[in-house]
Amino acid sequence: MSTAPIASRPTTIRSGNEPGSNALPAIVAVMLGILVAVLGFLALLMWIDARNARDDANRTASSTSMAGMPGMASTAAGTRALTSYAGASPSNADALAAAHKPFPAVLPAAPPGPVADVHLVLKDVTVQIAPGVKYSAWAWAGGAPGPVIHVRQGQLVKITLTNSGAIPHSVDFHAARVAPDKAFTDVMPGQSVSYTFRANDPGVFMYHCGTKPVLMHIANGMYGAIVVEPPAGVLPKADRNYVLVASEWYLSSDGLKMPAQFNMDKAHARQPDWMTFNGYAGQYVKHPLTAAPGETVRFWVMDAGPSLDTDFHIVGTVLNRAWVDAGVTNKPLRNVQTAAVPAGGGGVFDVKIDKPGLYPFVSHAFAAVDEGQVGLLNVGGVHGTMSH
Ligand SMILES: [Cu+2]
Repeated sequence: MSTAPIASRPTTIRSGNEPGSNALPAIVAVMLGILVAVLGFLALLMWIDARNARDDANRTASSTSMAGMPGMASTAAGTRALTSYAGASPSNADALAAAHKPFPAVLPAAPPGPVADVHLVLKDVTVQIAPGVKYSAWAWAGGAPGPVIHVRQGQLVKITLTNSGAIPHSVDFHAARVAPDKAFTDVMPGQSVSYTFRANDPGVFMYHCGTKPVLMHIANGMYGAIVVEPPAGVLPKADRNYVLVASEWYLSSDGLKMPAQFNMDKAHARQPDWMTFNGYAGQYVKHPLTAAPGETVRFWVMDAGPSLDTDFHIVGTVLNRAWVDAGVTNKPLRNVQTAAVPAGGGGVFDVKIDKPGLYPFVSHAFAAVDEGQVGLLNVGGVHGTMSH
């Protein structure tokens, strides 16, 4: 420590004053003794001060390293919670992908008559979101996304929601113009609720559970698409209609042995592990959608989020018509390379491909492709496969 120099320096200064003094050596000795005592005390204070500063520094350092310890909530624990499980797969992933029954992307028929009766059942189910990756979902009787609902513009849509889950849920239809506090109310477990709305707005719309925390209910699988088709003649004729629901998954574990659960830290950071079309990573790579050369293929793309957009793009061609934000009563954009579909929104895209081949459709925000948001359109029944 610096005790010695501090004590000796004032002593030297004092000694410079001594020659002019005639006082008794005893008095000088007493004075010097007092001075030494005072200086010693000051040195002690400085030492204590230095020790406190060192302890503060040590405390800061140790609290930083403690942050990485289990149960220590702080920045470092947050970093650990964001560990990515993207791409985790078992050794038989390829066989599992081949055995997976893909979510039906073909737009189902709309019911005839003035009323479309829709019965939705919410259920806690374990779903597969990628080959061998299991997830404890709050979803629908058939998994996630929920069933594609197809109605005609002007039909009265009668929604009946049955909650077979363990906690309250609800269902919010973006295609509806209704008072949400009346229609989108929570349904207790074991209960059902019904409401109606007139499907006056054509397009592709999201439906989802709107119970708090909505982020968690959507991320857990409680979403789906409703297509409201305008009368014949409003849209050009399409030979094929496919519905794609984009979404993200935020995992608490890799989901290979035990089903993963929802990770709120990742959802808040918007760092998904998997991103999918129709709930399962790359399912249309293994089981491509099909078209014949020269056909007009219509993609009804809805992005359920919960938080990320989808930048819809088909590799090897250009979208002939794009109704962004599903505004199918507006004039479409022509010849678009990539069309953004916002979280909670939809887009309708026509493409006509003349040359046979395998055409990947992706979200061109390319992290999404690595995380599973990719499929293939096989034009002309060609052989082989590719990913992009
Ligand atoms: Cu819910």
